[in-house]
Amino acid sequence: MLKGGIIGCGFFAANHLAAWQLIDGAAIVAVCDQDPARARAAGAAGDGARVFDDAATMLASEALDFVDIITTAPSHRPLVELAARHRVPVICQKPFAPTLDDARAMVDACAQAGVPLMVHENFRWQSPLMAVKNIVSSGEIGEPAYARISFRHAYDIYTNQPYLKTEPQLAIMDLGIHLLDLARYFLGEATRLHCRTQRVNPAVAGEDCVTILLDHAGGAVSLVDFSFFTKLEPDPFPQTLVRIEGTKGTVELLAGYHLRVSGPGWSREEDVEPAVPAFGAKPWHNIQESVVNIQRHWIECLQNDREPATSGADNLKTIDLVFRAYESAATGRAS
Ligand code: NAD
Ligand code: 89V
Repeated sequence: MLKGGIIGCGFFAANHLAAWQLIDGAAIVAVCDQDPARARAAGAAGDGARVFDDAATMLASEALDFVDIITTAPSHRPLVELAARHRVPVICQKPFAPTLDDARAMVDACAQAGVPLMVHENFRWQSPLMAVKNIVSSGEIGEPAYARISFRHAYDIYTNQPYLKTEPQLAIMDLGIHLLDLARYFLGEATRLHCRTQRVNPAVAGEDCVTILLDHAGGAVSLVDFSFFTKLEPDPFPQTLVRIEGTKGTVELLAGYHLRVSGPGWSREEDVEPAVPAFGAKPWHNIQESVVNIQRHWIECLQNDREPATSGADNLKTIDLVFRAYESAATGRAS
């Protein structure tokens, strides 16, 4: 049984904690939050895990096989480097880092310590999006030429995550990062991008509406668009809608988790809505299911000495696109 420790017991950690209970071969034996009340609450929910309010103390006193860091980005580098010093494999939530330097430093620290590092980039682990990827990989729609990856809603994200309201870098850092990762996942590496940002909601500090056009190495283009201020009914949060057009056909992931594959004279449809995990609830079930899937992948990688799909090194390419998107929006030029 691999023994895990959690650092950060806030809003999203409840999903991690509940999901770990479904993973064979892993048990959370310690939880830590600098807010002792949050740490105690997580410990009570986590089947007798030991409780800490200081990550250094937890790592010094527990023999852990991995840590799962569920704090916001500014604390990631010191916490990942702490785990690397203790030679403990690390999962780190997204956004991986507030700067590319920090992201590279964490990858280097773990490489030098010889410990695996995975970024909790869970959108790739949503089963409806994996179904889209499988169709692209199968060749059924031919060679992809165009993709649109879209996430537009007006769900109140600020009640659960109040820190987002004051973030000067809001939507690209928080959500665009997932969608840029999906663009890489579906179409391969991006070579160039153009980005336009808008701040539509006057009550938030950062951009809340973003349009990004990407060129991919194989010649395909993708359009990644997302908004936190799109008023519509039914509100599709938190669904990612996808359309990928290839040389033989088109795959669409439509609202309501309808997967449609079609070409000249043929079409088929499938309901790909994920089940609601025992600990979960709609509309969060697709995100909650992906947390279980990525945690299972991490444990399989640790057990079999394999590199996680969303390793720190892989995520450098995604976070690089994030910073290039901000640069393009600021300069008005391609990056
Ligand atoms: P939160 O502020 O509710 O919780 C973070 C917790 O970490 C807080 O309780 C804080 O006290 C604690 N903390 C911070 N620094 C610490 C340190 N050095 N040592 C110990 N504890 C520390 O934040 P949240 O909403 O749970 O988000 C956490 C991260 O998860 C963010 O980066 C967010 O973007 C990400 N997130 C990811 C998803 C997803 O689907 N992948 C969804 C929601 C949030
Ligand atoms: O924090 C996040 O990853 C968010 C969401 C809750 C939609 O996943 O973007």
